[in-house]
Amino acid sequence: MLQSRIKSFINYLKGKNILIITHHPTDLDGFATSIVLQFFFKNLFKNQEISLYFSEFSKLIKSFLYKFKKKFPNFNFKSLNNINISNFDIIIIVDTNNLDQVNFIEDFKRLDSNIPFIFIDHHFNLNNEYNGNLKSLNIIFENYSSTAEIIIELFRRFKIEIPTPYKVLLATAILTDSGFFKYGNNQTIHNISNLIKDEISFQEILPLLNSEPDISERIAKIKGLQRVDLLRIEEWLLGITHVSSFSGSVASMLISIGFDIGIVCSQKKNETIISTRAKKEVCQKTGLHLGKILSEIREGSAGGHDGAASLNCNLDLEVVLKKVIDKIKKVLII
Ligand SMILES: [Mn+2]
Repeated sequence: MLQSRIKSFINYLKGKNILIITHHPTDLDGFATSIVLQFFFKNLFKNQEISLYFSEFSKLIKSFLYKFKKKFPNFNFKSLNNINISNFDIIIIVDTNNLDQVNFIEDFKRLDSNIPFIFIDHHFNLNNEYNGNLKSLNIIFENYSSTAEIIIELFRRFKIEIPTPYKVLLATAILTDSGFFKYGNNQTIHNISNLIKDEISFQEILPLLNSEPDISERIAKIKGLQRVDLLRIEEWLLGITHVSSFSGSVASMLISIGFDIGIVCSQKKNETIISTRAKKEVCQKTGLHLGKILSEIREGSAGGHDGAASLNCNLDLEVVLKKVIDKIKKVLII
């Protein structure tokens, strides 16, 4: 991580009232990162307002929080229900670098606010030109498997101790975002190991993350499977299907049952959502980068990594699906 960038980032924030927000819906990495980053700033800066705002918690986060609070009854965090934007000087947006994935930004735009914002993220850098984004201070590093690991780096640089509950939060974020190391690298394992040391037992963390998918998610998976089309390109197997919700977890399921690439479409009113997943092997052998491919579809808004990415757009489903498949074909056919 660029030492000088962190330095300018922290210097800039001195004396400013900070609002931390993340993408919608909030996932564990976005959630944990926001809370731990608030703790970090509170340690570093005194007499500055440092607040959190979450748009909506997923079922996973709700069930996680329930178990987490049982484990750490004294742990508390406060997030705002309403934002009075004039109270803040700067907004930090974590775990995304795409404003379309941030709910609150609509109000922000409506208010015609000129409060600047900075991204801290580990997704493919879209390099979007946003008015108000202090691009030179963005901390976007794609080689981290979670934003949580970028935050750990901040604590390390400033020699601030991370209390146990915050460590557990970070660990759960790293585990879920790296797919329990499946999408991680050696550094991911080092980071978890350094974080939990002998203080936290790995087996204590796992039950916090156990959440049985509810019936609607299971139905989506079953229907997604009934409707799947198989497309073979060279030696690779693509699974293409559609569901009305849970497209991300249906796409992951396609990979776990044997497809190399999973493409799941979902149509909602005027919106078409495409969720994609690919096996690491395909990405490594062919250079496939789903995040890049989806971000090339200019009519939409995309985000993601090489092996997992999604796109929201207003295009007709058939049109956008064809575009995505053609682009993937181009990479796979050598
Ligand atoms: Mn993340």
